[in-house]
Amino acid sequence: MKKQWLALFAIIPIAVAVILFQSSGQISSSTNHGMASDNTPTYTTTTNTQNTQSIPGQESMNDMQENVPVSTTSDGITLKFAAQPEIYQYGLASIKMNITDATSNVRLSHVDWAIAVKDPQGNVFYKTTTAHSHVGIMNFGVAFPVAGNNTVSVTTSSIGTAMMGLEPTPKGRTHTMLSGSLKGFKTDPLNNFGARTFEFPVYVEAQNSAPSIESTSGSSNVQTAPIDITHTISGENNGTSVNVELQSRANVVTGSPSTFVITLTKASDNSMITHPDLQLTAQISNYTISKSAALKGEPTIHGAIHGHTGVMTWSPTFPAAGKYTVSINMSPSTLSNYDWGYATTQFDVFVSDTNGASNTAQEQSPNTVNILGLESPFFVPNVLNVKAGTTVTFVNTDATGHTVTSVKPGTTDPDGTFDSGLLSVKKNTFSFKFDTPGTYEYICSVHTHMRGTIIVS
Ligand SMILES: [Cu+2]
Repeated sequence: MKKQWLALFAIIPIAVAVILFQSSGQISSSTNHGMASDNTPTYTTTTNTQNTQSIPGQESMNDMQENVPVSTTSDGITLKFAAQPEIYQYGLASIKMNITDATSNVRLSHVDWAIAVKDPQGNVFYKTTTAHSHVGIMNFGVAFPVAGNNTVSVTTSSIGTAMMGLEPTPKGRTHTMLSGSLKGFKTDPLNNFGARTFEFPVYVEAQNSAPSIESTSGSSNVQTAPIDITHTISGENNGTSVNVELQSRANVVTGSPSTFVITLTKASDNSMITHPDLQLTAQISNYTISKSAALKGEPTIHGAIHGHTGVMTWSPTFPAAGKYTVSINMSPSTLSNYDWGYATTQFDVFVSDTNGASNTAQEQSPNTVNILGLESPFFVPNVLNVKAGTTVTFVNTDATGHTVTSVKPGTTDPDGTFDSGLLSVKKNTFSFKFDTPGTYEYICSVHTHMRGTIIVS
């Protein structure tokens, strides 16, 4: 244990150097902060996902509370979680995870991840539902605005390309990677583990002062409407060109997550590009607030924002008003229908102060169910009471495709009463009139752990 820690401490200066480098305003294309993959830390093992908050026997240096790697097993799936040992408020912190089959300890290919990072009060300040690992490794960077005990909640799902209603190819499904290679999938068994949710504590040390951010609050640049900007950019492969559209769901304001929908299409015919990988970075002045895994310098397979179709979402929280730069680096994966090699672009995003007004919290109409996604409560409201004769509308508010499919009580067997088919970002609503009193259970047929109920009286 001691030896392992010495090894960890030896690389902390490197991690700090990387953060300083990233803070200098450059976009580092190679992020290798924290623990290198060949420098395996010792994990504290737990088997109860609800009980990872306190880890006994931690030793602190300089009274600093260290984050220790944690390994949690849930029903045959092991998730190893390593936050940077020392994390300071506002600094970009490295989070590294990997997912394995618990029996063989072999990594799993093609796993989808929904990641939510919560502050000590439980407020989500960073979220993405379209993160994807090609070989079971998920790395990302996030700046914690609040000191204390934060939480990273991750839901992992093995359904691969079925997520966006695409025909799941054998290559794109989740395999136990006995071969150690993505191309060796034919020798690897399918590992359809469904979904698991894990929670991990991350301790963040208080910083004396917040980073100085040049505020543009009150200037004419303040964004007063949702943004929708498209850049057409050339790929590194000759003759290739990609449209990248950045849309916000609502006005972009400080203090709570602003959801962006990013859509990639071929410039030649505006058709959707399948299976792209993105690295997304948001920064202001010399302050980076979040950064997904790198595409260049580190294999794309170490976790990226990934679209099964060309649609991805990402929800960072902007800590202060001002002009942010959102950098998007794009690469195709081996399953993509278009190969542009690599492309990069930057968007200016003007963020205004909340001024106490609620922002992204959309008024929810009565008799409407919002489909949130892979994490509980999945559907909001999760239980809806209506009178007979009421038409209920389901709205997919997630970037990932979901269905609303009625099932026999307590099962995942469709009963044929209603089935929305796949609801996507572009075509996202489904309505059904409930004429007969009774209790109707429904699931998402893609993610069968997502369950809700309509009670008709
Ligand atoms: Cu679903």
